[in-house]
Amino acid sequence: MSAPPDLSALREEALAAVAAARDLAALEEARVRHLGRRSPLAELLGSIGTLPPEQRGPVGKEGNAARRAVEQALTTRREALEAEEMGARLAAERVDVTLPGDPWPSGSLHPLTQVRREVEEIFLGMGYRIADGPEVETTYHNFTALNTPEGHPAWSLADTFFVEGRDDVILRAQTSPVQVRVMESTPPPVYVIAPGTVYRRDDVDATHSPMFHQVEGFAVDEGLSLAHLKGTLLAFMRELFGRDREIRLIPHFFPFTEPSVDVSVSWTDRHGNTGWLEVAGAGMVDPNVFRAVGYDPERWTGFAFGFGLDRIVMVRHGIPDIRLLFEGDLRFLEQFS
Ligand code: 2U9
Repeated sequence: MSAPPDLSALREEALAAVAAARDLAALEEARVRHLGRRSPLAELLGSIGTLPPEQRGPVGKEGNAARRAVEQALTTRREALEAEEMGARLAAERVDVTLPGDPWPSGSLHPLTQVRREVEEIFLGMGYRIADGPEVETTYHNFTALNTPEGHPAWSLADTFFVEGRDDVILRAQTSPVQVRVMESTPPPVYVIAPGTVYRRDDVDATHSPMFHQVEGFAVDEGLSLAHLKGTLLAFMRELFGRDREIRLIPHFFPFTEPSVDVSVSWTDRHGNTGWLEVAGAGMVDPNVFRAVGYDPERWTGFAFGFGLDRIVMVRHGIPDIRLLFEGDLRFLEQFS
């Protein structure tokens, strides 16, 4: 009769291997070696049928008990190792939420936008509304309706961008067509400003660009005179440039206003020298413009003015070159944030 196999030795050896596993990979290795299909314990349990009948019961019982004990030890050890590994990962990947954050770069409004909004606020405060219109315009709205008939030098290819293949469509050279459109669709009285981008074939020097920005405004009502124009422009210039400003009007010519004036604002430079700075054009709306839009020039009068927004920004901030406004260079733009 052969001796019963030494089950307790197999069991102790397996439990020792489980206890010795330092990580989950080593534990899996121990499981395969001591409980796997080729393990001594599995082979023993598989060959119970070859044992003498009186040994089968006790060996089967003790073998199964050993397997359960090793399985139990494996589970306990696996949970311990998993908790250990999780703990190590949490410690390694810990986020300190009290650290200062990375600064998020924040943009700022372009100086043209800042000054345009300032101008809009001033005129909104005086009861004007803001109007907008197409940048690709008809020559009718840009010139003809504004008392500037075909043949006038402003129509020339040297000054104006025409749309290819058309002689009646251009990039607007001023924002006045917006006011023409307002008058076509609105009965007087009207108080409107039209800020916007305009285009001229003009890039002779650092103060000119083929694309620039205008703010034009006009008022149509009963009994408006040049005095109302002057009071409005004075109030505006003082809001924009300071309470101590004066304005000066000198005679000029524009096709769409009669009489017309050039508008200057008093100015003190860095050295304390005072003088006049030309900043706008203006005048009383020509009766021919009213006729073109169907307003009765015998009943209504109006004044109009226009200025280059880019020039106002340059004067305000002492910017020497208009092109700086259109290059998108952050070293320049960040000075206005
Ligand atoms: C209508 C009637 C008249 C708008 C006006 C000016 C004078 C003027 C220029 C100044 C510099 C534009 O940016 S600039 O090149 N503008 O001098 N603009 S009166 O007159 C109007 C507008 C609309 C219906």
